[in-house]
Amino acid sequence: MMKKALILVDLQNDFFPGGALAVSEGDQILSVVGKLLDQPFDVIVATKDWHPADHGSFAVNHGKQPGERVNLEGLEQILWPVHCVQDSEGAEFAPGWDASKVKKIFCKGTEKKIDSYSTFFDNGHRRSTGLSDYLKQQGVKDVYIAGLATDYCVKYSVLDAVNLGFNAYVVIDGCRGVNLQETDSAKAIEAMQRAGAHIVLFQDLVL
Ligand code: VGL
Ligand code: ZN
Repeated sequence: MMKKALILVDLQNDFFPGGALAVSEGDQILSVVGKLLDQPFDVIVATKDWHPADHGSFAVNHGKQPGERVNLEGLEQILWPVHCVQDSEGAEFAPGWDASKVKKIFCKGTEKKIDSYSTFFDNGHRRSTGLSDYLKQQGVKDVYIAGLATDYCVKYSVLDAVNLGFNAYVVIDGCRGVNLQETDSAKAIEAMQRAGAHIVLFQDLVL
């Protein structure tokens, strides 16, 4: 059986308006998230950005400003404000959607020395989160992805999903981007499409 999974990416307080790494209009995805949760998906999972306080992606841990870059164990790392610290309020799921429908939560970015934008692997593709095996064991072939942020965690999750052999559908009205540069989300959408992902609006989904 070809099963369908919904993957909700990083719907956490810190990425919503008022949060530490707020994505502009992030709250506007919630109506789409609500409609997605009413669809007959076989599996619904969610991810959490889940950093230790001493995480290497936090500017303050390098005495630098957000937006600056460092080399973190051989990988270029953009530095961010402190966000999604394990067990903090900012790392909790945002209100406004029914998180009780989530069957399993996958945490990422838990290791101090490496960041993890993708829901499947860290940024060095060194360690897997277990999500791919979890989905494949259940016969999932199609993954539908929505959440924050289009130009980071959504983008890298979608690229990995395609490379892992899933059919990936990005529900684009259910996503918003950080846009450090104003074209970052548009470029991310192009990159996902070029890789073979389907960019769709909720209203065009056939489920
Ligand atoms: C994210 C930047 C840093 C994301 C997470 O969820 O897109 N972006 N950590
Ligand atoms: Zn993060």
